[in-house]
Amino acid sequence: MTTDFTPASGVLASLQLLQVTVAGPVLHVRLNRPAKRNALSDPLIQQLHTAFVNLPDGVRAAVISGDGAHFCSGLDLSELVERDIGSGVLHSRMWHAAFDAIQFGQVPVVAALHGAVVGGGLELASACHIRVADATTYYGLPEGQRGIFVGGGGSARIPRLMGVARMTDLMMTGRVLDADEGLAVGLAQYLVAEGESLAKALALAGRIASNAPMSNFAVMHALPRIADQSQSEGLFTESLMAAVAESTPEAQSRLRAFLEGRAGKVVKQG
Ligand code: 1HE
Repeated sequence: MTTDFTPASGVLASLQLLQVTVAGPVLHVRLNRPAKRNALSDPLIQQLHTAFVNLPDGVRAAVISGDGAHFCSGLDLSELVERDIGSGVLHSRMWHAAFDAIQFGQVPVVAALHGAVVGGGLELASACHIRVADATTYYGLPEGQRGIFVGGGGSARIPRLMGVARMTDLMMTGRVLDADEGLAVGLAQYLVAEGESLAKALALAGRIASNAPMSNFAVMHALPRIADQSQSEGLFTESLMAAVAESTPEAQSRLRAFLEGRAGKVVKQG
């Protein structure tokens, strides 16, 4: 599956803490700091931001994975010492900008998880649209133990996946969830065998890339915002988004293809 991927060019090739490759419409961004368990240093956060605001033309979906034995060990703790209040706020806002570029960027992003997905690593995963875990995956929010709080958007995104009560439990008690528990509470949508999350994530990204871009845009940008709105506002937003999507030439030709028997049917999978 990964063999067709070739190194991305231009600014993406200059990002030393990431390994960015592309195959047709799918971009693969691999966190490339295995010696530090892909700890999210300031330069790594900045490079993630740069990658997602500089997607090559033709890319329609992306996958984020981590090199080595773990997806991501969270904030680079060596950078936290002696940060004052002002720079702390700006630091958190830098993470928000990077993760917003993932969640509210141009293309859907699938996270391929394995090993530790902890602290800021879980914040990063929660900014992605689909999460695929393998059997080695485990989730934790050790901020409480470290004397800090989430700062990478986790308080806004993680409760939307698992609920405030479960996130409170992870942060207050240091509870760690295994791969099965993570699936059950909604941290991942898929759970596969050890070593298979990347292949599954790439396959899903390929499938997602074949959707009409406006449909993917609507799911990425309208769905979470509608979920934040009142029912009345949400229904109104939905009408506008539906009308925009339906009126695109691609929607028209896909609808015609189905009516003329040239498009796939919805069938049971697996
Ligand atoms: C690190 C980090 C890191 C590893 N920052 N250097 N995150 C945490 O509290 C998780 C801290 N890390 C761990 O619990 C473990 O490292 C792991 C379970 C992820 C992996 O264990 P292991 O045995 O495979 O590796 P290791 O021997 O602990 O670490 C290898 C090296 O990576 C070692 O450095 P070395 O120079 O001694 O080789 C570690 O110090 C280094 N390393 N994790 C810095 N996180 C925006 S707010 C977000 C707030 C948070 O993310 S809080 C959670 C922080």
